[in-house]
Amino acid sequence: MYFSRFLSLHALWVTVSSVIQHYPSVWGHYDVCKTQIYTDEGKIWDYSACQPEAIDMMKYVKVNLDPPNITCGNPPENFCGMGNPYMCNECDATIDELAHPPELMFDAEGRHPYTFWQSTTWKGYPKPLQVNITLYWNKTIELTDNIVITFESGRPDLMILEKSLDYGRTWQPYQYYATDCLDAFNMEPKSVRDLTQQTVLEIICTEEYSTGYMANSKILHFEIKDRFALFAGARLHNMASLYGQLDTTKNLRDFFTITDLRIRLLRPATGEIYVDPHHLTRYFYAISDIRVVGRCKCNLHATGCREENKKLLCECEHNTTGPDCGKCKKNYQGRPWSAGSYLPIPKGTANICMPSISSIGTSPKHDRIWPNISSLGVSNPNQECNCNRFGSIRDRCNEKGMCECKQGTTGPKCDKCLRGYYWHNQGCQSNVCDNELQICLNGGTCEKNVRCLCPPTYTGVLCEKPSCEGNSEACNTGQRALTLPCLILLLPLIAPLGLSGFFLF
Ligand SMILES: [Ca+2]
Repeated sequence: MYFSRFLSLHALWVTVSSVIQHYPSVWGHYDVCKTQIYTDEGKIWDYSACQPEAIDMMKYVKVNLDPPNITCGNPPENFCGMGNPYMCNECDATIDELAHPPELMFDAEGRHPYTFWQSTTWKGYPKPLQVNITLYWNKTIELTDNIVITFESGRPDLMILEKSLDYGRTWQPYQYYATDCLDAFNMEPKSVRDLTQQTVLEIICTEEYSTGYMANSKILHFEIKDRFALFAGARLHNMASLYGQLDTTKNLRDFFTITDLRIRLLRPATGEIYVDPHHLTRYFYAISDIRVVGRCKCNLHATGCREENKKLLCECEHNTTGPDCGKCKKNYQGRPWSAGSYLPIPKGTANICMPSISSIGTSPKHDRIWPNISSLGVSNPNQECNCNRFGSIRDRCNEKGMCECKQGTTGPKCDKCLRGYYWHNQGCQSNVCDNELQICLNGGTCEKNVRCLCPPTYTGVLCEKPSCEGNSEACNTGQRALTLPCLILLLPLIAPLGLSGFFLF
């Protein structure tokens, strides 16, 4: 009997280790949309959530400047150094070497001096010199790294970075930049380091990147990675945690998602408090480089994103289609479209589109595909909704496509606990203790909602009873008396372990 128990334990370990081998030790890999697996019913596709790799998005960017004639050189004009108003150069749009067109913000750098776009000078002072630079992709993009802008004539005194999620119809601020936030935008200056998980979506004004000519740095950041680090740790070693958050919090997901960016340059670097009206050729904007790194948003239904007719398109899997894989293919409307899910980690849930009921059997093509999906359905019915098998009443979803949760359980997949419940191996159980309703008494502390750790003088579920009611001796001996019966009770459980150890060696 002990030997057979050991055998079944061994079988379990083999299963577990083969599962572990199947996935890389680093969690959070979403780079495979499907794999072929072998089951009793033959070879079938096993679907996973997937996403394209992050790339340099400036290769695909389009740019629009407002006002359109704001680039210098038409007519030719002189511009001068901010530190030295007598050291001047010429901008002339008709001569390559002296022209500074917008595309020089996106060319490959590496030469010196850098190539840069440049605006006209502030000759209209005191009328503000303002420029909107709109970057657009005609595609939804998820940012994965900091946005970095390099200025060649001092960083602007005032600037707003804005984003759009609807191809430029509406805009939201991303970050304010000013030498004096309070004065410029009536906002307290903040740094990304002041943010927490709770305030990660706050739009801040920062003075870190607006020190103008006097500081050596030419670079301005919008910090994506610092925001990721609030969830994934300083070195982003725990991306699984970030992905978990992104999955459950739409606002957080949307925060890092854009279709367009707009750089609103509101006042050029002046290097000092007052503008010198006699040397207005010192004031202008010049940008040598803009860096935007991200991935095509494909709703976790694609690993590829290609350019077609100068437009980025996801190469959709899971029977989805559309530029963002945002809908089910024709004849695959068997259930409503749904984005893939990063959860459960490490391979997520594909939420593939199922064949339409009416199309089954009408086309030989679908006959070929249907058996695969139905065999998936039979062997693992909860795959469809991915209902948590411990938290849901049935392992498949109901006719509305929803999971039905057991008492104390909640969430679309029934994998979360309501207040007053905690997750235990096989679902949600009501708290023994907590910090709200079932508080441990007499100085006891609640350990993981499972038990109160009582001070020595108290006992009971909530430490409500003095442990030796008026009889200290009974209590002292009682403790010893308790230990022995416990050991006797535990003996049948301990013994097999020892014996199976004997068989092992
Ligand atoms: Ca350049």
